[in-house]
Amino acid sequence: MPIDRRSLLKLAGTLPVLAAAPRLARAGGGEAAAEKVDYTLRIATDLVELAPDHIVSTTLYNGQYPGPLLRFREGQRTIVDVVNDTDTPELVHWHGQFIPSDVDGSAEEGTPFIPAHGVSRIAFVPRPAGFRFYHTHVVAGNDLARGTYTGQSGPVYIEPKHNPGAYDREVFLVLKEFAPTFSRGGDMAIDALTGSPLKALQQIGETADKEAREKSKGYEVGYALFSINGRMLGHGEPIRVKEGERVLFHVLNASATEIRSLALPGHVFRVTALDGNPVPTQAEVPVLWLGTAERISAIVEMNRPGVWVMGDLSDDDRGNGMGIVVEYAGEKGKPQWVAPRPFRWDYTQFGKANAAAAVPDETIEITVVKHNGALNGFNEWTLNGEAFSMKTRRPMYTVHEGRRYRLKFRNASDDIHPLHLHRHSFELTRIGGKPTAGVIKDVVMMGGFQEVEFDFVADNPGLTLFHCHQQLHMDFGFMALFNYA
Ligand SMILES: [Cu+2]
Repeated sequence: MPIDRRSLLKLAGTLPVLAAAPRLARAGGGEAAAEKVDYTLRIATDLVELAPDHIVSTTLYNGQYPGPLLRFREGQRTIVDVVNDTDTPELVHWHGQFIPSDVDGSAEEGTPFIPAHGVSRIAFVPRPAGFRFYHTHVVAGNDLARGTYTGQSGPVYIEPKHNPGAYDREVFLVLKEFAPTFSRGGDMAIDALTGSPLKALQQIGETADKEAREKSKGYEVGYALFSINGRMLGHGEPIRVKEGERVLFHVLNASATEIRSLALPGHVFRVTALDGNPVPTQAEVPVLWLGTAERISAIVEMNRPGVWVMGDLSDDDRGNGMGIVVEYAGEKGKPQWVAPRPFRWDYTQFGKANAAAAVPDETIEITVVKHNGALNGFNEWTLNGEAFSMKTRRPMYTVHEGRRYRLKFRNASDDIHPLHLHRHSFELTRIGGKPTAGVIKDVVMMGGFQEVEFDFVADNPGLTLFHCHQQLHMDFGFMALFNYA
């Protein structure tokens, strides 16, 4: 970690806190002070140079975007010191890992905050193996300088005990927007997913719309600047490849609110893992679609020499930076973009063929409703009529250890929701009207006016948070806590 003079002075100013904080703020530790620290993350305001004429100021980990790639070993106790060099308490969430509630990084689950100008020592045993990530988990509300609107996210790779390694090279890609603003007038619908809207859900949505007729639509977030690995298209180093090479891409959508797509003209992606978990069927697709916080690992065989733009299907977003150049050895010229044919994302093509998921012990049905502009101009979200209360943090559901739960979500809104469960993985059992089995995830996109079903086994006791990963939705009601009996 590079420390400049300014940072040293700041650190010196916090020394009394440093000395006292580890005992106060430590979570999941309990060992003596002489432990070896694997990584140190420093949270502070700094600059990201997306392009020479687009330098943004935001909160970062270790002064860089994305935050450093953290490589952990599955099952090997790991210690991370987090230095919070900002004026507000922070939380680091270890997304996709099965770790205790007090280190998971969610205040709703009881993880202590990293105090402003304080330090927390976080210790846990990383698992499961695969592509995970870390990000802030504080509430942003109406503050676009807080939460995942900032640059507080970075990739994690948990090394498996055995690596199949049928590739020549690994490349991590972190997709991220900057310079957010609010706007009124609703979000643009995106044709990302297979499946059709359900009449009954549209009717619930219409009723909710009528109730809010006098109010205008709630605020949505838009962005001016788009980047891959912290650089706008054309301003970073290209990905340099050789003909015949098999490149394994680990793609993370680190957006606060958006769904992203990615295509490489003339090439196909063979998807090997979703959210870091190997898929039963490695289907080949021309386009990747990722909801907020989703990850896709996919192998691309480099068999079409040229200089290409690997980028988002949206011309606007790609034009404002959402892309990266792929350059074959010996090839020169202007990077080429060719729009792929429309392609809808279907999770079931990665599932087990002709297999059914295990029968659950219990099914919990949850209907999601949007209340237009109900909270000072922001949309409010309810699950079975209840918006999550940040004040009471009352658990909505109680689960019993060892039981298998099916969550059936019904989306009575036109928005796509990336649903996320903490501290557990889940198995998709029905999506876009199709039954499926074997796809293990921690985030899944639920289409507008559609239903999604997934199962999880209650095998990691402790308060467990469920929420939509769209920051604007989770901050305004779209959350629920699960409690173990
Ligand atoms: Cu949502």
